[in-house]
Amino acid sequence: MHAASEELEQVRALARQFAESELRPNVERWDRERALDPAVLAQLGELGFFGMLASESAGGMGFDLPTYVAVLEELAWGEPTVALTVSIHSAFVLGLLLRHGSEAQQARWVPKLVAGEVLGCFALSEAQAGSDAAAQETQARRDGDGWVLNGRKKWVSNGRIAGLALVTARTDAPEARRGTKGIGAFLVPTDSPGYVVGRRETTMGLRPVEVVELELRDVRLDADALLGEADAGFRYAMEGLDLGRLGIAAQAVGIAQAALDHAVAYAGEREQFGTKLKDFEGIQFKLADMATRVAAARALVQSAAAAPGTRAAAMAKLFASETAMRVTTDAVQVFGGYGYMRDYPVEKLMRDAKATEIYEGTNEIQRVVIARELYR
Ligand code: COS
Repeated sequence: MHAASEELEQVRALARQFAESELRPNVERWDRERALDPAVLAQLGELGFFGMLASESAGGMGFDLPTYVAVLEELAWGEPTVALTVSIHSAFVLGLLLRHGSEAQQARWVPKLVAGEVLGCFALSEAQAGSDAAAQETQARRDGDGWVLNGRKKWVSNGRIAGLALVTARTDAPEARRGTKGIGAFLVPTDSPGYVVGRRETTMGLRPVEVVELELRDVRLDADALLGEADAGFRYAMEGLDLGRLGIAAQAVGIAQAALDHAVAYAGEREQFGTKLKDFEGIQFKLADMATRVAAARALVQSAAAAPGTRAAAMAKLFASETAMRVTTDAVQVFGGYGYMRDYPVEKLMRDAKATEIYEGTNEIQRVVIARELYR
């Protein structure tokens, strides 16, 4: 085996071990209680999972992207919201900070983010703008050397427990309603006065993660809060999404693999009409298709990680999320009446899978992105 792939497989095995011993036993309870144990986030920090993308000299793991997505896949196999939390933190906060942050910004935040002492969240979406990210209305007004932010953000995962939020806001004239140029990205400590966490959403799946509305009420920030250029926030958000979508694609593969494993185990034990389910051709064909789809999705995600880009990430997210939806739905079918019950693990995975077709750009948006790229 090539040395790089050998290392990837070793790291993958460690992540699987962690998922198996620390995540899997709690999945049903976390779904019911709508919260992860805080200790799990601390463990993730200790193991270095919050610093996968930072170099070793910056205290991180220095993983390449194929290794990073393999870890996310395994974490998602254990509990999808753990992979989501790590992905958002890595792609939108740590990743963009490493790429566009000043030396001072990196010195202030990177060590804490890498250690998991500070969790990152991302606030781009707004109720009215929805998929049209350029139509956001949150305002960033200059105030001496610094800035004052006002507005409302929606669907912010981990907006309450995060210590640092990357918030996008209009830096152009207040009357500008749409435009990709007049948007900035700001590093907002969540203990800033005026950072107000609003309503928690009640979600179909991914229930352990807290998704909130955010209000920015005269949030005063010093000049150092602006990431990079004041008019480049939209581009940074899109760059973050290129990596974020790869993470969601990996999460989707993990969800699909988990559903496949449950279906294989169940069909190997359950008897109907005096025969194991696995010996019925109808079930065999279903399991074979599920396994093939999962393998294809994993291969696409790995190839997108090996040669990253906007189109590759969109394709990986599109294909892997549809795979997750299909495979989890099939797994519920293999379980029959039991599959529909909360006593068995597959209906939860079906609820979790649906999110991957929607967030970080709906699959309709992914298709728009892919089609546009075909003409570039
Ligand atoms: N990387 C770097 N730059 C990018 C980029 C990317 N992936 N995608 C777009 N840009 C740049 C473009 O190059 C363009 O720059 P120039 O004006 O200098 O040429 C600028 O950003 C505007 O791009 P575009 O014209 O494509 O903007 P649109 O308003 O048409 O964007 C989409 C449309 C659909 C791509 C965008 O609104 C989008 O991705 N929406 C979904 C948002 C989303 O995923 N939300 C989920 C919530 S986040 S958790």
